[in-house]
Amino acid sequence: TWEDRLLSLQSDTQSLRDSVIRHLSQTLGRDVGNTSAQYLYKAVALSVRDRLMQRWLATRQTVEVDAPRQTCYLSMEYLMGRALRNAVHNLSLGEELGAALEELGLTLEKIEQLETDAGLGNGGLGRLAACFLDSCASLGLPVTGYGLRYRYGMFRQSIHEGHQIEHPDNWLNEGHIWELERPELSCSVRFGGRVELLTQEDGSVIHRWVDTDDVRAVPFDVPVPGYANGVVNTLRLWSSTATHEFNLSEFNAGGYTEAVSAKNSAENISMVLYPNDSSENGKALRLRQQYFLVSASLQDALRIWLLKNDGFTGFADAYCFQLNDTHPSLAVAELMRLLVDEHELSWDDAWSITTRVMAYTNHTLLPEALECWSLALIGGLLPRPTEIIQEINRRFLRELEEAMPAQLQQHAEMSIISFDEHPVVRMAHLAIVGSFSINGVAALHSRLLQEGLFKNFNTLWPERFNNKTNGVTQRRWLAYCNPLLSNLLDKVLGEQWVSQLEQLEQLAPMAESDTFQSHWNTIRRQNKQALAQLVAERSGVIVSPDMLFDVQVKRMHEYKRQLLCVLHAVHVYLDLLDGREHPPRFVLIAGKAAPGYYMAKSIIKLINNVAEVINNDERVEGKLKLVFLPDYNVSAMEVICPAADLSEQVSTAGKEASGTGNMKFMMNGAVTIGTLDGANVEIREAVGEANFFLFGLTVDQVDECRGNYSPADIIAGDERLSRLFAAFDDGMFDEGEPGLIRNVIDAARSAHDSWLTVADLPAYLDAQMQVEAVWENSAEWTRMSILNTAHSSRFSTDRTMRDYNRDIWRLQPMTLPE
Ligand code: 26R
Repeated sequence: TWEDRLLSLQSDTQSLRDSVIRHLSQTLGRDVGNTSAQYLYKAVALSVRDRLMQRWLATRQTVEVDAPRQTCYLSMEYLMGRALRNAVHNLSLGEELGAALEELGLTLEKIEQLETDAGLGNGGLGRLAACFLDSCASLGLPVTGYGLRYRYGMFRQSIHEGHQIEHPDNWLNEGHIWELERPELSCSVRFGGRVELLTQEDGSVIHRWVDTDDVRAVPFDVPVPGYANGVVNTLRLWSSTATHEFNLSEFNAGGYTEAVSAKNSAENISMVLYPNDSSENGKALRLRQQYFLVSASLQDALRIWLLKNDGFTGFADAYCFQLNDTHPSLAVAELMRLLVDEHELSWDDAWSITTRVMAYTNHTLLPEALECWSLALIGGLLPRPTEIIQEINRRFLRELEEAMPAQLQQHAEMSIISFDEHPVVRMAHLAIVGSFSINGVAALHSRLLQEGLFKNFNTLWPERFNNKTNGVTQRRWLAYCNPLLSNLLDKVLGEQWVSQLEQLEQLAPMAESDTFQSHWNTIRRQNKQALAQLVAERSGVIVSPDMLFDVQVKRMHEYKRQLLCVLHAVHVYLDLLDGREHPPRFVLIAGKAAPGYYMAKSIIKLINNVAEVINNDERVEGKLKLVFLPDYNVSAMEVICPAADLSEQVSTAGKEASGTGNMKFMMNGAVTIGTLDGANVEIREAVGEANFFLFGLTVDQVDECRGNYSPADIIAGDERLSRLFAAFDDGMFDEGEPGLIRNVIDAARSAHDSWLTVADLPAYLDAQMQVEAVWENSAEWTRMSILNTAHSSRFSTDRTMRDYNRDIWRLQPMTLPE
C-alpha cells in the first residue's frame, strides 16, 4: 500500500542519512559539522556503494557457480564517466537519497559534480564498452569487462591562445571509491626472455619460455549495477606492479638503482592511456599493454574455470571472449599458449577451443588505424606468443592452399604475417583467423567490411561475418542526463520505458499536439539554459536559449570534418555582414585531438580564431556565436546532448564506422544533419527521411571522386564558396598563426584532400538552408524533434546486447532478487 511505501521511504531515508554521517566520522575520520565537499562526496558514495555489495557478491556467485555460459569482454578502453548518479538510479535510490541529503543541507546535483570522470578511453570505442556493460547488467547477462587500470586516463584539454594544451589526467588523485583491489587474485605476465626446446622421452618437443621478465597483474574490481534487477556485474581492471620489490641478484651486486628501476618499468605498463584513436605508431609500451591485458584476463578466466572443472572439456561451451577491436587480438595466441604450454593440451584441441570462443568486433575501416606490429618488435618482446602466431599462420596458409589453390596473390594479402622484407603481424587477420564471429558496428560498415577490407576472408568464411549495429544506454543518455524529459516520459508513458525503450514509439502521435509540444519546448529551453551556463563558465561567451543550438562534439579528426561546420559558420557570418538574414544560431564544437595529430590540432586553432572574430564583432551580436568548448568528456556530453537542436554528423561517407554521439542526440530530440555514413543511414531510416537533413556524396560517389577531383573548379563555380575562401585568403582569421590557418585551408582546397570537404560543401550549405527554413516554423521543428526521440529505441544498447547474445554469446539471463 502507499502507506507501506511511505514508511519504507522514510526508513530508507533515515538509514541513508545515518550512513552518510557514519562514513564521514568512522570511515573517513572527519568532523561531521565541518568538512570539505570532497569528503561529503565520499561519504555519500560509500553509502551508496554499501548497497551494491550484497548484490555484487550474489551476482558473482551466480556467474561463477551457476551460469552455464559467460562472456568476457576484452577492451583496452572503458569510458565510464561518473558512477554515483548511475548507481543511485539503477538502485532506485534517487528519492530516498535526495531526501536524506536534503536533511543534511545537500543536493545530489551538487555532490555528484565532485566526482572525477573515469576517462579510461579515447572516444567512441571506449564509451561503447561502457554502454555495453550497463545494458548487459540491466539485461542480467553474465558478462565481465576486462581492461586496464590506467594511472592516468585521457588527457585533460585546455585552450591557450586558441591552441590545445594537454594536461595529465590524475584521476586517482583523490582516491577512487568505486574500485576494490583484489590482490589475492593477482597473476604474473611474462615478457622478453627466450624459447628453449626440450626433447621429451617420447621424442616430442616442448617449447619452454624462459628467462622472462615477469610483471605482476593486480585486479581492481569496479561494480556495474543493472537497472532495478539486483544484478551487479564486474569490470575487472588490471594494474601492473613489479613481481618482487627488488631484483635480489642485482641488489646483491650493488645494482640498487637498477633494481628499483626494474620496478618502475613494470609499473609503467598500466601508467597511461594512449591518446591516439586513429593512427597507430607501433610503440613497444602499447604492445606490452595489450599483452598484459590479454594474458592476465585469460589466466583469470582459466583460473575461474578450473575452480570447478578438471580439464578443458566443455570450456568452449562455457566461455566467449569478445574482442573490442584488434587491440586485444593477441588473445588468440595467448589462449593457445596457455592451453598448449601451461595446460598441456594438443595443438588441435587448443585450436578447436580457441576458434570456438573468440569473437572479434571491428570498429574502423581507416587504413591508418589498422594495427600492424613489426614481427621483429613482437618477437623480441613476446618470443613464445610470436612462435605461436607463426605456427597459426603456417597452418592457415596451408589451409588456403587447399581452399583457394593457386591464388597466390590472395594468400599474400590474407597472410597474418606480411610477405615483406620487414614483415609485420596484421592484428585484424590474427583476430579473423582465430574467431568464429566477426562483426562490424553498423549495417553500412559491416557491408563495407565484407565487400572491401575483408573481402577475401568473407569469401572463405562467409558464415563468420555479421553486423551488430551500435547503440547507447538510455539510462545514462536519457533517463539520467535529461531528468526533465525523463519526468515527462514517466508521466505520459509510465516508468517502464527505461527498460523497454520501444515504448518511446508511443510519442509519435503526440508530436502533433500543441500542449505536448509546449511541454517539450519548455523542457528543451531549460536544458539549453543549463548548457548556456556551462558555456559561459568555460568560455565566457554568452548565448541565448532562443538560438538554434548547432552542435558537433566528438574526437577531432579530418574525416569527421569539423571543418565543414566552421566553414558554414563563416558563411553565415559573411552573409550577415552582407545584410542577409539568418535565424540566430549558436555553433558549439568540442573534442580532443591526439597530441601528435598536427592537422587536428590546427583545426582547433582555426575554430578558435574564427570564434574570436565572430564573437567580438558587434555587427553580428545576438545573431551568431561560435564556441570551442574545452575538455570535452562524458560529463560534458551529459549537459550537451539534452540541449542540442541540431546534431552534426558530417563525416566523409564510408569513414565513420557507426558513430554513437549521433544516437545520444537523436534520443534527446535533436535533429540530425548528416551524410549517408555509419549509423546515420539507419537513423534516417528509423526517423523517416523527412525528419533528417541529408546531404553529401554516397560511398560510391566518394570512390568515383578519387582521381578526378578538382576543388578549385567547385569553388570557382559557387559564389558562396568563392567568397568563403576569399575571406581566408584576405587573412580575416589569421590572428596569431597565419601559416597554420592557411595550411588547413589549403589542404581542404587540394585535389589530394581525401576527405572531400569542398566536394560536399555546396550540398552542406544547401542543407543548412533547409534547416533554417524548418527552424523558422517552430511547430514543425518541434514535431521533428519529438519524432526523433520517438523513433530512437533501436539505438539502445539493450537492443544491441540482445543481438550479440542471440547470434554470438548465447547466454542465459540471470534472475536475482531485486
Ligand atoms: C590502433 C590505435 C591507434 C587505435 C585505433 C583506433 C586506438 C583506438 C581506436 C579507436 C577506434 C577504433 C574507434 O573509436 N572507433 C569508433 O568506434 C565507435 C564504436 O564502435 C564507432 O561508433 C565510431 O564510428 C568509430 O570511429
